[in-house]
Amino acid sequence: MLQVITADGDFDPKLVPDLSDEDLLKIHRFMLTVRRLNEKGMSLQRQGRLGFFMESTGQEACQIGAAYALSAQDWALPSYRDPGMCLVRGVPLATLLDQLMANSADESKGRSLPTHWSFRKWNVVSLSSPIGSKLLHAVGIAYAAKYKRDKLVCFTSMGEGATSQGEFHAAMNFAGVYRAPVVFFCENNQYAISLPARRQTASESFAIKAEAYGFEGVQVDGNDVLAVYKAVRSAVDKARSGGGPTLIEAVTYRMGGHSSSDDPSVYRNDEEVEMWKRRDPIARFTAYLTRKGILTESAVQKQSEEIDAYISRTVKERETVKPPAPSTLFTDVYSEMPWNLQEEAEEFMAEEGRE
Ligand SMILES: Cc1ncc(C[n+]2csc(CCOP(=O)(O)OP(=O)(O)O)c2C)c(N)n1
Repeated sequence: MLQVITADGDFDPKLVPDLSDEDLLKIHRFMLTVRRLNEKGMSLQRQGRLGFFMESTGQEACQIGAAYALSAQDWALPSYRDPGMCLVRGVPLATLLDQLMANSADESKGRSLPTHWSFRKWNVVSLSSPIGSKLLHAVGIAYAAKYKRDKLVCFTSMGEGATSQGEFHAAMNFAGVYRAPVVFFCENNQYAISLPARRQTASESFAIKAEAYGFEGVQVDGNDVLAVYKAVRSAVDKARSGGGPTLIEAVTYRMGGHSSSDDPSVYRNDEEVEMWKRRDPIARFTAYLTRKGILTESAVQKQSEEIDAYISRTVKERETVKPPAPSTLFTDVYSEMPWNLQEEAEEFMAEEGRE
């Protein structure tokens, strides 16, 4: 398993990727933002201000390290647990919140489940909810790029649960045969809802599955942001230069529940959670940057407060945006609305109070 920084912030200088101090600090700030956004998201859901939320606390290194290795022209099909990937790609926090709030400013008009990202301007493809299905979309995009000789890479992330779906195997096979410029990133966060990873597969790892399809599988410490960046960067460079696909397994842990509708204490114990807390990706990266002398604990504290204030301000502002107009329920399905739907829409809109 590739690891650059150990749990206490020690590191092997030979493995450290070439990133400027400015980039390292940006990466750290993105990780903090995701952590605070997760806390805010759960709290808003509990207050009835968000319908649904999916936390990704503990998986910050995966999201930020991976997204940082992509270029703007690349395509990303992130998982619902990757808000940080959207932020790194340039999606403003306000736009991310519009998606979560399903309001009228949302890029997909409030039609997707919260955390099911879709941001065309930033090459983030609509997240398809059936687990595994987007892996086929990713391979299709990658193959199209190869066919058109576009020098771009398609990146997609998934949970380890997705590797049990038929689509995973079809996508991996097609990618291998056609050497599609795709990077499969499996965030092995140890659970698919309540099912532990050890019961998900009989293989010795998730990374090893790539061998059967004729390409490289790499296992990386998913709580080590520099290791994630390094592995994804090398897979992206390989894909861009015609070397074909890679499967990366990032070993991590989902600190919270599966979603705002889940209670993880029913299927896992506190000792396990405590053990993973000691491998916290942000604490580890903070320790590394502190050792390097470019960050202090008090600066982190100050930044966290600033980020909290920024998130709260943006939430309040986006809460003033109206919900989508009810009439939009009927639009964007047919170019010419059939008579029966037209009648239904008219009846619906004639009901009292509808505008
Ligand atoms: C085909 C399909 N089956 C079941 C579900 C319900 N479902 C939603 S998320 C999930 C677990 C996915 O686990 P994993 O792929 O490991 O990702 P994680 O949630 O851990 O990030 C399931 C079973 C679904 N969305 N699609």
